[in-house]
Amino acid sequence: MTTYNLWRGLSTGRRLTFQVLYRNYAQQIGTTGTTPVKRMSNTKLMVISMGVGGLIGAGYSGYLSLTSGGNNGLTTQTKPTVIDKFPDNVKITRKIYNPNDNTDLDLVLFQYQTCPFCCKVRAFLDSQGFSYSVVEVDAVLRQGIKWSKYKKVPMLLAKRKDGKYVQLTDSSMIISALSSFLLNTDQDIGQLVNFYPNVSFVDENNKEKTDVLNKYFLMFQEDRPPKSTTRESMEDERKWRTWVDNHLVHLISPNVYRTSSEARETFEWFSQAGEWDEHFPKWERNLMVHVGAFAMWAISKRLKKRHGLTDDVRIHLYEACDKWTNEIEKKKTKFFGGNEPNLADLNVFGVLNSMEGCEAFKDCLRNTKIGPWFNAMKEYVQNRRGTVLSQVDMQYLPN
Ligand SMILES: N[C@@H](CCC(=O)N[C@@H](CS)C(=O)NCC(=O)O)C(=O)O
Ligand SMILES: *[C@@H]1O[C@H](CO)[C@@H](O)[C@H](O)[C@H]1NC(C)=O
Repeated sequence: MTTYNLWRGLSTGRRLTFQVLYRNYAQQIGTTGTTPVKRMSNTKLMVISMGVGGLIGAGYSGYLSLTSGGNNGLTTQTKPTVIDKFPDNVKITRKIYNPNDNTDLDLVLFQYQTCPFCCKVRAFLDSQGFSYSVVEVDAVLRQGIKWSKYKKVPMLLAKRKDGKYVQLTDSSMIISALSSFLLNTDQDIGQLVNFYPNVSFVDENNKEKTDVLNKYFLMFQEDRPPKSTTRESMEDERKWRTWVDNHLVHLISPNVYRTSSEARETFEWFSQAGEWDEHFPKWERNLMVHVGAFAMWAISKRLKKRHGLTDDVRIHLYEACDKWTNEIEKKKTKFFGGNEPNLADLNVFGVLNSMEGCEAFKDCLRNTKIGPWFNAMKEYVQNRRGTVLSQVDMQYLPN
């Protein structure tokens, strides 16, 4: 199957030992444990990998000592949520079906069609040719995730080997966990998720924060690193994935909700892209558009301040686009990842894709050089995606 060739060739049947090979590229965590980890037990390994790779981009610095527990108010909630069966009363909106996907993960993505984090995850899933179901969540009432303790989207359910579903939360964690899975599809996703524990900690401003440890790291067997990647390119990939989460995404809301009329247009486009007319009653659709547009216009003013953006929010967006295309120009390849996109390409593309129907994106096309790369990415992702099945089509699926 061509869609998996990025990582194909890794054989199977190994004991589940992993390592996080490379140290954190930017954040000074201050641990001493930065040498590559040797083969050891899962528990011990997990503790070390946290110290090495953990908390990138979370603004945390200091000594991470998970073994002694409670240092710096750092605590872990390492038990992933597992549910025995698919939640009742949750309606699958559509399926992406690829007959070549034989992973048996039965993925279900809970999402808002135009949320940048969700677009990021879909760009990844599509590019790898995964089959998956989509539950379109109502952004105001959020009925589709009532059953869940985690209240954000994207959120993913994946079937473990024992048939139960494990809940994957946070877009970057989802992408890293599934990429790790693709390195060796004999693994149990339920096991892999344990390498990405939730952590709570207190930041410099004494605020309690939560994050997912190792979320930019792929887990792989020590003697079988991903093919055709080097240490440097993996580090580069992580660096730009972090940039996407810490910088690029924060430019979206202030730009697409810049004025109240732009906010309204954006929500009308959301309604179209998410097919709200079809999936929600008319009153609920209207509620989402009007309440949503007003709320986001108001909120985006605060977001602009919080992320230190000046009033001319477009400039920041243009600068980000230019920064990205300059990086690719330096590499003299079609994509950041080379002839094929890597996760950094997919993540930048996903986030920009979330505002494709908005004035803000049209302005980017006019005022930056992002167009050719963006279109190449779009083609790449679309060519690898499975078939989109509506609710009506789904009944014809095998089993
Ligand atoms: N770090 C998370 C952020 C996800 C996130 O903030 N999602 C937004 C939607 S774009 C959300 O669900 N916010 C909570 C809410 O709507 O109540 C990720 O990368 O997945
Ligand atoms: C993180 O916490 C959420 C609940 O808030 C849970 O659903 C998810 O499975 C947890 N993930 C891990 C890896 O523990």
